[in-house]
Amino acid sequence: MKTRAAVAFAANKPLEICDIELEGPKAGEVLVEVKATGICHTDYYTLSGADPEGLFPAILGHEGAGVVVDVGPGVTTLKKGDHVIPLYTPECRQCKSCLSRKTNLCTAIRSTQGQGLMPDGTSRFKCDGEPVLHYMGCSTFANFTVLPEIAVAKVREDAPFDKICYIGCGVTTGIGAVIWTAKAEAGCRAVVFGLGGIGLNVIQGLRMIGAEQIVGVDINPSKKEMAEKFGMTDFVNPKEVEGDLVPYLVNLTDGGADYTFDATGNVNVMRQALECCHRGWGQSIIIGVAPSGAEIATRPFQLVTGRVWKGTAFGGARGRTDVPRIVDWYMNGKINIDDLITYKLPLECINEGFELMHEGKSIRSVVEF
Ligand code: NAD
Ligand code: 022
Ligand code: ZN
Repeated sequence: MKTRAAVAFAANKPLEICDIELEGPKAGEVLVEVKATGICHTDYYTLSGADPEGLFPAILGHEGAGVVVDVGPGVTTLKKGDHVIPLYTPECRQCKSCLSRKTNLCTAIRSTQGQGLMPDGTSRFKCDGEPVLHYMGCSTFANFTVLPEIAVAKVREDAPFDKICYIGCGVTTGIGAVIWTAKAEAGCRAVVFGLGGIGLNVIQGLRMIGAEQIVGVDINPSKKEMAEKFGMTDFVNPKEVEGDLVPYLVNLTDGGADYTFDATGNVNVMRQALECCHRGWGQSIIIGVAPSGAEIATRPFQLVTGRVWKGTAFGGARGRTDVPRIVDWYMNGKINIDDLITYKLPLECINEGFELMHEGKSIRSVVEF
């Protein structure tokens, strides 16, 4: 069949809207009609050429929602008509990692996914007879895409695609970092660095679990208003703090935060986030993805005195199990997604969505097919 897609033919070139060839689902795979997709930073990072693991030509996009329109042989957990969210972190429930219950980083299809291929080692997309690669196992910048069954979460049918697509990455990453990675408890004090599409979801996760204090830190003061709406109790602009930021934050949180979160991807910020944790028990969660080759530093004394450094991928969520629950939370009014979707665009304007993100003007832009 044919599908319309925004294709990344080479690094640092705008996406091109094309009709491309798509093969149907093979064993263990499903064909999904993508109804909406968010535009996220990793898509930009890969397109920019800065990602050494980025491959071209490829169909980017990893934050989607849609409907199953066909299933391959052997598929048992999904059927035509199911509403779904693609998962860049799959959940096979059989590999060592899934069975460990200690991580969400399923390894079942990891190597082929990293190479832009389906688990059988081939691509389903072709343009002018030449293969086009998949991306993060999702390729949601296409109206139709093929996904492994283990990389699909089935969700309720009354949820709007143009909102729940964001649960495919940003919402789950931010909220999950609070509840699954940090396991933060009611009454805690927290500091969130970076009040963008991820940090705001960390904030609403903290509000949901009943945090006592939620300090937001951002160098862009225009982020304050939205963060307050999502539950931030104190705003700090590092540019306006006299003296060092870390002691200022330790003082503001009565001796240090119980939990801190980096949602900037800046390694200097990661150090500040660790060091403003409370002595003896404070935990700092790294969410931001730093540039390739970057390193983090602190004095071992910071860890010897009980601070903990942790990282999180996809908020520690087990996709097929946890993503449908987050959709329920949205539908029950426990979390707010609507206010975070600041722009909606047709596929033809997807490059404008990248610009809005790059300029810091959007929280999330969503493409509707
Ligand atoms: P964003 O650009 O919307 O937000 C980043 C915010 O950080 C901006 O508001 C910016 O003003 C602020 N900022 C920049 N430098 C700062 C500094 N020195 N101090 C304080 N604030 C600063 O980006 P986003 O969509 O929220 O994503 C944030 C990070 O999370 C990215 O690195 C992204 O790749 C990463 N991410 C990680 C995962 C994961 O699973 N670990 C998933 C999704 C996104
Ligand atoms: C999503 N991310 C950033 C913005 N939107 C993001 C990027 C990378 C990861 C998670 C979220 C990530 C953390 C750890 C890993 N990845 C490695 C997982 C593993 O080795 O098992 C990661 C993931 C997918 C891909 C690359 C790196 C990929 O498909 N190419 C989850
Ligand atoms: Zn993302």
